Amino acid sequence: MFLINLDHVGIAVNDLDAALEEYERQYRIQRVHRQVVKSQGVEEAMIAVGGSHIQLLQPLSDDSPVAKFLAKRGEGLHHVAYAVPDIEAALDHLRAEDVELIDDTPRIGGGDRRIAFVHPKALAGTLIELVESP
Ligand code: CMX
Ligand code: CO
Repeated sequence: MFLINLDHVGIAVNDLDAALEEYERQYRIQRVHRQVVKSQGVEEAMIAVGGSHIQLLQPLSDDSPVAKFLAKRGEGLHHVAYAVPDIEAALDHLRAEDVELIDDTPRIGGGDRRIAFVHPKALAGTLIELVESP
């Protein structure tokens, strides 16, 4: 188990278009990839920042995890995503360490990559996403 990169930082927003406009105005961002990820209940925009990304997340429906987060806490930092070389091995390792997982098996996320979430109560109140990056 090792973390090879900070893949992205996820930020929950109410209005993706408005948030992207502000990122463009304030930080002159250029490379943006937008995608609807139905399995996660979000429309997301990936903004390239050096070797990593900012992921802006707008919920697709009121019962999605990001909608619940926005209702409870408002816009803000939602999760940190680390790249791992082998996601099954990473999940096996975390299970062996009794870390509470949200996903027992990987799901398909944006960019068709395999992802899995670790519960925020496992470590410092931070929702962690593992992304397989072989
Ligand atoms: N970061 C930190 N803590 C969070 C959190 C987050 N993003 N979301 C919820 N919590 C906390 C809540 O504050 C709450 O804490 P308290 O018990 O102290 O009040 C606790 O977790 C339970 O919160 P909840 O509102 O009852 O939310 P749920 O248990 O229904 O869901 C979670 C929380 C993390 C299990 C759920 O959001 C989830 O399954 N997330 C994984 C999937 C996901 O987030 N997808 C969107 C991103 C997609 C992508 O990156 O591609
Ligand atoms: Co993410």
